[in-house]
Amino acid sequence: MTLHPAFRRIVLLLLLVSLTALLALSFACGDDDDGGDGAPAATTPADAADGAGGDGQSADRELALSMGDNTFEPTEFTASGGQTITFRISNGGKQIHNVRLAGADNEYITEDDALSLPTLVYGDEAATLDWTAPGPGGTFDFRCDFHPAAMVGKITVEPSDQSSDVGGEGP
Ligand SMILES: [Cu+2]
Repeated sequence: MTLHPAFRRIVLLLLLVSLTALLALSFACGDDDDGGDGAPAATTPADAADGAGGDGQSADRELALSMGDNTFEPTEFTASGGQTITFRISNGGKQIHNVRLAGADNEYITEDDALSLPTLVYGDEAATLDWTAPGPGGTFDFRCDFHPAAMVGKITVEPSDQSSDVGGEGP
């Protein structure tokens, strides 16, 4: 039988779309199993650098952030300027969420944004987000890109305190 060229194009397109979806799925799933019986999972340089196990030696602070459909808990954090922070994120909901931190300029979708890793956090999955609190302090917003109205929060950063014993010229 012969297919009308337009129909054939549609079939090809559908094939392509489902292939792409499959690829995306296998990528997302392959991310969190530890290689089982197959080839060893690739380790990213970042993982290797901070030991992946997480005794918490790499960050000054670890903060837990829980996600639900569609909530953050808690929605407010405090930190000190210059601190390195690792957010331990867990998605207890069913929906896909993420965390985007607005960064030093406190504006979203700019270069200094910090994103959860993985960037898509599926239901019952965990993620991390590493961030260094800006020294001058301030208030920095974070949100879920998928639910930017409902899922928002902020981090209040105290300016780093270097005034106490940094007297350059003594008496
Ligand atoms: Cu969300």
